[in-house]
Amino acid sequence: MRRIVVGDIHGCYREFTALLKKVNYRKGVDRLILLGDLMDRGPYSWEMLHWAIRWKEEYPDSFFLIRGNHEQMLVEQSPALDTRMIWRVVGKTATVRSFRKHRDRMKRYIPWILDHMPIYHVDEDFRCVHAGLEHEDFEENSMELMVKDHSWSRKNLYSGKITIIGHTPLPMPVYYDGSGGPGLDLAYHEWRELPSSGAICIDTGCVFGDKLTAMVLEKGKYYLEYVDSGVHTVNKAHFYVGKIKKISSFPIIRRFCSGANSR
Ligand SMILES: [Mn+2]
Repeated sequence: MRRIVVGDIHGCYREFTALLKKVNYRKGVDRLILLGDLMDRGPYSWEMLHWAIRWKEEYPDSFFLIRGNHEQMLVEQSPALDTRMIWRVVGKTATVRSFRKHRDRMKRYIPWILDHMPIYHVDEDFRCVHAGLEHEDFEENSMELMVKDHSWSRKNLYSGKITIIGHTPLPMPVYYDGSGGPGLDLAYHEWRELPSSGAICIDTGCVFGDKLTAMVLEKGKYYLEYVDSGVHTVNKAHFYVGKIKKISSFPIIRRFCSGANSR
């Protein structure tokens, strides 16, 4: 059975369906795993979530999701002002708009997320978690580290069982072997042996105008495929720090500048 793992979608529903087509995804035959952050920032969060709900109903044994920090923010419903501000800055408004268009409310889906988007996924010869790990045993890692931490990938110090992650957008998919240092860029369209240890990050910043990436695994090997982003309206400003693509998306500042986001 092929495994297809897709990184952070962030409401880029069109790119997601195009990517499935490109890797010739066979529903109910291939196992599909989404790395979380289905929502926020991009235009079609409602459509993406509803696709996932329908798919989980139809293909419960071959479709899996894990939870990203954006689903976690919804689940937590934190009353703290700073947390609510952070969520707005990282794209909640687009999701609220997407749900309003369908006369729907995000809160309704918290129980579904809790039931169907666990913190990690364990497959036969790899595992998945949204943000990163320090210890091989999931239970030894904090929720914060597995779901939200951005500093982890810069350290490259995890050398446990091979784990596929997303969360930190990079210009290319990167393999971290656990030896410290910057990690190794992985080119697309080449079959490679799946390493037994370390981590592979496949978040390539689709919602920031870059790429949506899928990892296709079969018989101990894998290759990477992508589609270019069609999103050109959100969060265009970004900059590189070493290999890490850091996002500077400040809707609050933009609002003062242009009046465009005045809601
Ligand atoms: Mn994330």
